[in-house]
Amino acid sequence: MAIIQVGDYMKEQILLLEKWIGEANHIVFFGGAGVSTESGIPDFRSKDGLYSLNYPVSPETILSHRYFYQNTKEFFRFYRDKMNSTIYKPNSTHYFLTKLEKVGSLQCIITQNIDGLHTKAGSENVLELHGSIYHNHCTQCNTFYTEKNIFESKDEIPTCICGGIIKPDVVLYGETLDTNVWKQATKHIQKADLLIVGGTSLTVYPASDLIHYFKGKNLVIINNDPSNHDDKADLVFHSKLSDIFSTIKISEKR
Ligand code: CNA
Repeated sequence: MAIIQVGDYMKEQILLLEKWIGEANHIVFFGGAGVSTESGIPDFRSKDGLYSLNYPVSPETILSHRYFYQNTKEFFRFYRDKMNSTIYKPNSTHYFLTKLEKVGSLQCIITQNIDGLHTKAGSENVLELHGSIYHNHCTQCNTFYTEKNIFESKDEIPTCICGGIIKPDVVLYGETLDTNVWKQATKHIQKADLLIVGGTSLTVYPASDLIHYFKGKNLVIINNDPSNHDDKADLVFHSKLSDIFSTIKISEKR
């Protein structure tokens, strides 16, 4: 296993990754909040991330199932203030992955992000493990609402015409993941011969467990900070995603 710091033998290792991308038949990208930091959306655990903010209650507590139902007004105050990613645009990493899918190399993006930026960039096969801010439902009658009903509503608590609370379809701490999305994600990872993991600390369970389903040839981790699973990877870059992907040439799959 080679751990690459910015500058060290980078070129050679990037060429190796480029070769693996060219040879692979089933590439899966598994990402997290670090994919969107270059769009301006803070992650959780970087030094400027949301967890570094001085809140009386931790973001992890606020973004929990229990807090949503017990402190609904405070939940929405935080959610509207910190989780509104409708104003952000995809960055070069999102577009790189879209291109990789278009040429037939990338089969699937599995993301822990809820910001919808992969879809905005034009990617089609995107599995959102933790849901999306763009989908919201009434907790009583299950009517669908858009993000506008949450972020543009003047009500402190967005409410359905039936009187129920509208809840974002994002997986809060203490909630389970959608079984169907999870099944598809594990299936893709089991089929993959190249798994690229990027922009995730791999600390949020059960998403972090996905990596154990990989039985393919090459596992690559690209992350600013060391992750919990660096020792399992065939190639590790401790650098920005854009620094790596901007130098990789994508060729049409024959
Ligand atoms: P995390 O625990 O905050 O880890 C992010 C990781 O990305 C860190 O280890 C950073 O070092 C790394 N990183 C940051 N920027 C870059 C970059 N440009 N290039 C390479 N690496 C970078 O976030 P995880 O995704 O691991 O944790 C999962 C949580 C975060 C999920 O529940 C998400 O819903 C949640 N989240 C999502 C968003 C979003 O949708 N954009 C934003 C903030 C948090």
